[in-house]
Amino acid sequence: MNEFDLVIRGGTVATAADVVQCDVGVHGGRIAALAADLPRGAQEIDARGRIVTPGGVDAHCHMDQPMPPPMKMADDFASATRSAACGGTTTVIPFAAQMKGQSIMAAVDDYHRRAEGRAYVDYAFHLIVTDPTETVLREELPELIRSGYTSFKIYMTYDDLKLNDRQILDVLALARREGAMAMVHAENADCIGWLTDQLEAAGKTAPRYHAASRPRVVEREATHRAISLSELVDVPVLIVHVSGSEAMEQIRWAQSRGLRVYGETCPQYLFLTEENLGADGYEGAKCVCSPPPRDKVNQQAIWHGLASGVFQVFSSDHAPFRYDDEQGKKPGGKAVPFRYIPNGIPGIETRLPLLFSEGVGKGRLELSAFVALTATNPAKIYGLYPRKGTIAVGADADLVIWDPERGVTITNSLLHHDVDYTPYEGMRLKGWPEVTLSRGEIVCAGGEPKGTLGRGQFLKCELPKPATPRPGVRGWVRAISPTSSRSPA
Ligand code: DUC
Ligand code: ZN
Ligand code: ZN
Repeated sequence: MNEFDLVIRGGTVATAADVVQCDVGVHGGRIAALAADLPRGAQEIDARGRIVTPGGVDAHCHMDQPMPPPMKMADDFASATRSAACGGTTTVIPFAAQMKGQSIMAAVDDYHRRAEGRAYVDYAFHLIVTDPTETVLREELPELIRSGYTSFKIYMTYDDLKLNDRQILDVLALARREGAMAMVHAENADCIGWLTDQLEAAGKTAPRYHAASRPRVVEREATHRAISLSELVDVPVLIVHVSGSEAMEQIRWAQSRGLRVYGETCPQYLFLTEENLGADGYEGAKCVCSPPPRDKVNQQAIWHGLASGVFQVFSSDHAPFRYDDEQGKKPGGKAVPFRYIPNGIPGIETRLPLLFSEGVGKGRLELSAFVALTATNPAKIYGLYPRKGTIAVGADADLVIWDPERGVTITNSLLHHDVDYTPYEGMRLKGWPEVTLSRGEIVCAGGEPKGTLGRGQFLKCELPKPATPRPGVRGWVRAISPTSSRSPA
C-alpha cells in the first residue's frame, strides 16, 4: 500500500513565497508532503526540468452569463472550464448576475443550475448587484454572504447594470457590515453616453471608435470616485480590469495613504492596443472590451504596476462572444455600430501562458510574483485560501507542471473554448502548461483535456467577519503587498 496516490518528482516548486526543488506527495486529492526523495507513489510524474506552480485561480471570468438578446455567451461551464484547465487554471470565479428587478437569490439559483454537472474544475461565484433594494440589502445579501458568496461586482457604467453613487454607498456599507469584498467596474457612464452620441452623430461608428468613446479620463475619474466612496465608508474595494497608467496612479495614490484599495489587471492591457480595434474591415470588433486597450506606453505602465505591487490580481476577464455570429460580435449578423458590439474578449486559457512567457520568461516578473498574482492573492482576497492558491501540506492538490522551454504559437485551433477566434492569434510564447491537476486528478495533459464532465465542485468562500469597532481610515496599518498573508477584510 503506497503512502501517496501520486508523487510529482524532482520539479522546481514555486509558491508566492519560495522557489524550491522538491517532490510533491499527493493523497486523497490533497498535498500530503513536500520533501526531497519521497517514497514511491501509486502514480509518479517525472517533473525534472519542469516548474510546478499552484493551479491558477481566475477571479474574473464570465461564462454562461444571461445576456440581453440577441447576445449570448459562447462558453458554458463545460467549455469555459475545459479551456481553463488546459491553460493551467483550476479554480474559476464567474458571476451570478442579478438583473434589475430580479431577486439575487433567484440569480444564484439559476447560475447553480447552469454550473451543476458541467464544470471540469472547481468554481465559486461572485455576485453582480444591479438592484440594491431594501430586501436585497437587508435580507438577501447578508444571507448569501454567510452562505459562501462573499464578493460582488458593482458597475459604474452600462445602463442595465450601473448603480449611482448613493446606491454604491449602500452596497459598500453592507460589505463593511457583513465582511464582503466589493469589486468595482470603474468607468463614468454619462461621459461614455455623451461621447458615444457625439461619435455616432459624426458617423464614427466603426469598432475603433469604441476606444474613443471610453478614453482614459473616463476610467480615471470613476476610479478616483470609487476609491473616495470606499474611503467614506471605510471598507476595502478592488478596482477590476485596470487598463492604464491614469487609473493605476489613483490606486497607487490610495495605497500610499493606507487605504485598502486593491487592483486587478488583465492580459488585454499588456498585449493589445487601441490599434487592434482599428484592424481591417470589421476585424477590430474582435478586440472590443471595456475599458478598451490603450497604447504601448500604458502597456509598460501596467507591467510596472504588476512588478511593483500596485496590482494584486491578474485575471482574464474572459467574456466569450463569437465573432462570425449574430449572437456575438455581429449582432443580427451585420457589422453594427460599435455601441452594439458585445464588450469582452476570450482569454481564460491564454492568461497564464501569456504572463509566464512574457513576464517570467522575459525577466519582467519574479516567478513568485507570477504565482501571487495568478493564484495566491485572488484565493486570499476572495476567501478560498489556503485550500486554493498555494502549494502547502493540506491544500488541494491543484497543480500545474510547466515546460518552461516549450515554444508555442497561439492559434485558436489550439484552444479549448467555444469562441471562433483568439485576439492573440500568431503570438509566439515560450513555456506552456504540460500537465494540470485538480485535486490530484489530471484534467489536462499534453494539450488534451482529461477528467469527467461535472467533476468540478462548488466552493463556498469565507472571509473573516470584520472586527468591531473598526479603526478609522487613518488607523489602519498599511499592509498591501502581493504576498501579504493578512486578510484584506
Ligand atoms: N467588460 C466588462 O465590463 N465585462 C465583460 C467584458 C468587458 O469587456
Ligand atoms: Zn467590468
Ligand atoms: Zn468582466
